[in-house]
Amino acid sequence: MTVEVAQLAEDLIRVGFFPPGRPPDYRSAAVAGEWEPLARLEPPGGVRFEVLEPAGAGIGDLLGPPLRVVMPRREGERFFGCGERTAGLEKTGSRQIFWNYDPPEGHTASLNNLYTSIPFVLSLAGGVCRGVFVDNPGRVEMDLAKADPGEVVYETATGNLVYYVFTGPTPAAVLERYTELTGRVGLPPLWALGNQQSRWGHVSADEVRSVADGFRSRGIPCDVLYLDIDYMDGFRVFTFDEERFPDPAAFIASLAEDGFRVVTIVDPGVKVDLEYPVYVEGRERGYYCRTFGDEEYRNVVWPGLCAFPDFTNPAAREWWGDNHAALLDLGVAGIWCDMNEPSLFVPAQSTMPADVVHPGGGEPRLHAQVHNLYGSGMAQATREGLARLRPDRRPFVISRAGFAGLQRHALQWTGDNSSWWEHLWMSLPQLQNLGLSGMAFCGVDCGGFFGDSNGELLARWTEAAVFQPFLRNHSQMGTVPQEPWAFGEPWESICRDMLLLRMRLLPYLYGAFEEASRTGAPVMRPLLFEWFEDEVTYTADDEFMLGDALLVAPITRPGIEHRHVYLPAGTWVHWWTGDVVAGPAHVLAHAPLGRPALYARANAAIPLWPERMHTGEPVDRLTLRVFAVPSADVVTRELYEDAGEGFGPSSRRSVTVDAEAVRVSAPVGAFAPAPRVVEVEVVRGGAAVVTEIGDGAAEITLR
Ligand code: NBV
Repeated sequence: MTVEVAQLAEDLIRVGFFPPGRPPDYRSAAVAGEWEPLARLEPPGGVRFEVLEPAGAGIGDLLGPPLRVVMPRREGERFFGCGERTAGLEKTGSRQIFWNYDPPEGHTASLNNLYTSIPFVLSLAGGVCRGVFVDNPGRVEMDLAKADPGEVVYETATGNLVYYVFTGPTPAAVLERYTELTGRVGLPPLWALGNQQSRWGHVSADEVRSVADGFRSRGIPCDVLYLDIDYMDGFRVFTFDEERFPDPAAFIASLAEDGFRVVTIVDPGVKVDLEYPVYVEGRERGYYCRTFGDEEYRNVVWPGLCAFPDFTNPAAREWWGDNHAALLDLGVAGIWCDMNEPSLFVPAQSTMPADVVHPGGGEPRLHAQVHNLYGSGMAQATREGLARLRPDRRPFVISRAGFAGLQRHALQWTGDNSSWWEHLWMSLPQLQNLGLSGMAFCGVDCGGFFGDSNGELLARWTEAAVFQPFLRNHSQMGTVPQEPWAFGEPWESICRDMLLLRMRLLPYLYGAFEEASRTGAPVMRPLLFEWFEDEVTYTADDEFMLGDALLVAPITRPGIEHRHVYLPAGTWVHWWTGDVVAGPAHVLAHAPLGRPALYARANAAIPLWPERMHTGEPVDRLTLRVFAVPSADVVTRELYEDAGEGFGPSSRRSVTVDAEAVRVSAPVGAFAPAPRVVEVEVVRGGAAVVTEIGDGAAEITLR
């Protein structure tokens, strides 16, 4: 066997462990860019490298023996991350499985792996953070001090074990380097941060139109409407059903007049149909996965018998991407990749057999070796297609499945949750954990997918979701309607107020996305991201930071309006009452419906826009709201602005608040916003004083 250790950066080490007879191979779809070793190092002491017995005969020989690395646990080390999970943020004492999987209805604690796999774990010991990323898209397992509290174990099943060690020492430093290695979230178009509405079972253009009208007639903001599989002709990808959606271009254009964009679902299964040009072309070009006996691999999904593109083949990816012209030409704004674990119907909720061949355009690999890449490959093909077809616009792709690095190609939503209070709770650690795993742009089905939602659940869920990166209400066919007005009053008004608050917060949220695209810092952050020396934050996973200045603690149980909130070190101001709290402190927040527990960091300037129905409406005012507390820390924040679409100029202004004054710098950068009022709103003791400034430097005295 071979063990190679290389220093790739001062805080990044790569370890390659290869079984006997296998040459070192570091090629990876997860890693972005080229990384040349700065130095070769000796294998670390105290770490065991073990070659295990191959699992059975047959393709076991082709895959190579499973490998295992065992390392000592640091004193008091606690573990976080590991991507998409059902449980709390902390992973200490658990075994984590990385194998993409479309689970049965009801994500419960008994499930470990879900749709995406990100074998990246962060750990903290004595306030020192480090990370490990196991770069293998086959099955990976991690034992995080479970079998032996003194040990941490990484295992791969397909014959190579390459892992990267990030030495931090802060969570921000680990994330910054991890997202340099595997790529960062691209800055989304602004409209992608608006409210979005979806529903499986809107089977005609008329039905979708009536949902659009529902938003506008009720004055509830919405930017995006989704078309689930119902829009297709017999579930053939890249087609529209001519009867139910007779003139898709006109339909999409009429929605655009009212400020809606349309995102369509695309599944990977291509219907086997000799009259269907997409299928025939893919077949003629040899772009589908094959059986071990070299037949076209087929399985059943929505369209019936299907073939499956081999996304490991660059030519197949290009072809898949180009096929999106059929949708984009009609005016579709973005693409939703579903079922890409891949999830198959025979047997129910299965995936491809281990021995299916991905021909790879001349570099064949078995499915077992690349399983977790299927979703990322589809998302990559889609994103690159959109970028080629519309080079002047930012691609918008949403994906259910993927591997580490998926964040470069798509945002991730967490699939089929249920309309349960437990799943509202679960969404909080789940999304924070995705943020810690590089997926800064992520979200859940607001209101819950399976099962019937209800007014209180939807209202409380909306109170949480408006502070999350991706905001989309989606539900299963056959469940009760779940639009914000579906349950009448008072729920409709609460949803409206919350969605309007989201619209107000967009410039702040956009700034958090800009930071994520530059540094890898999550948009929705666990408290431990910043307060990593404070162990109380390690388990405070039902509250979170949105960006660096807002702390959100949603209510996740019915019938209550108080909850415990942990406020870490610093000075916090209650958003609604202006009450000031000095952290660290445990407080009991009163959060009646429509008043979620929301705290602003004192002296942090929070940019706000006026309430609007969608992001296409002009912005005539920019407000910098400051909850000023003279005794609190001096805070400098940056205001980032650009056109919200395309790749044109941007500008930055800094806003510093100390005990004496609010100091706003002149903008640096070429972006010229449309004419608008710019003002500073200083809130003290619950009273607000507004001063107009302009687009130049300004100083407002606080004394
Ligand atoms: O396309 C139908 C659904 C979709 O609504 C959902 O969001 C996906 O996660 N899709 C799964 C396929 C079937 C689910 C039972």
